[in-house]
Amino acid sequence: MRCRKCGQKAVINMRQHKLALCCEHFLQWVPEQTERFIQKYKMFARDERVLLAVSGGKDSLALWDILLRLGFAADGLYIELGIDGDMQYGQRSQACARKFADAHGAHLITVDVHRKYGATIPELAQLTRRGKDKPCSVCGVSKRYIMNYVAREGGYAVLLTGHNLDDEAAVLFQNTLHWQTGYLARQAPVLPATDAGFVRKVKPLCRFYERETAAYALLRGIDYLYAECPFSVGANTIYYKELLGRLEAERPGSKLQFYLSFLQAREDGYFAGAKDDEGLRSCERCGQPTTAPGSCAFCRMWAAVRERKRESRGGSENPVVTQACGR
Ligand code: Q46
Ligand code: ZN
Ligand code: ZN
Repeated sequence: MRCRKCGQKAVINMRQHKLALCCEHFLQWVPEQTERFIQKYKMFARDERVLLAVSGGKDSLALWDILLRLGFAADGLYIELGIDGDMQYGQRSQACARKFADAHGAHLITVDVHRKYGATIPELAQLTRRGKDKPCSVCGVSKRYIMNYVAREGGYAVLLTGHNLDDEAAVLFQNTLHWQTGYLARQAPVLPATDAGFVRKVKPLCRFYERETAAYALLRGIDYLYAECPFSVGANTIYYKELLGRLEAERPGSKLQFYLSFLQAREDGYFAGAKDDEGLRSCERCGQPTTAPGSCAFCRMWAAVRERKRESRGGSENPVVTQACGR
């Protein structure tokens, strides 16, 4: 297989694009395409301050690398969840994020959930009894809260995540199976900021296959964490990724077609009536946006933790945990 641009030996064949490229031209093609998507979906402008959520995995570090190569002054945000286990997932992922930032002279903000709020994510799941074995629901609430909180407080115009096409297609498949029209309405490369206080969220890699972001990270020599979070084992989205992978193997381009057709339907207004960001208001405790009356899910969760810690101490409250909202 030869590179379509120069005839040298190709390192990747992207059958959905009928495009094979050598290392040099692939490493040029990825940033060019990313910049095209940033412009096409009006994600952000050159003079806007952008914050990228960094997990230490291939996608977020590849995106950080691409943005820096394109000349965007992107800062990183790493959230230390306190998920370690046998393979020390948290420590190793943080080390990858820190190493990348140091090597590129980039600014990395770190929020340690245990230090800031008083419990790790697995402890939080135990204390709130929400997903004792699988803390993904409290983890998701916490990550979304912290990302928005840091972006707002830091005056960033936009929050970026490294979701790739495989991630987006799997979530789309799940939402379509259950016809979750509210979720479908909110699945997009760009979610605009809301008056109630959500910052703009964008996914510049949403049209790249996972194998492309992995190839980019490898060819750029980025030291990323291969391992996934131990709690991701058995997740529905992983199963849907496998199913879609089988479809893709038989019919190259199916995943991209599925996602792009959905975006077109969305643009044509098929989900316009299903938007569920109406009714957003400010949390009475922390001021972050919520649809719940009174306190937001994050504040309620930490209030429950305080309550349980108070019970276990026979009445004296943990002073660290009282700062749950970070304000
Ligand atoms: S939600 Fe669940 Fe992830 Fe949190 S606990 Fe791990 S797998 S990190 S994307
Ligand atoms: Zn070439
Ligand atoms: Zn709140």
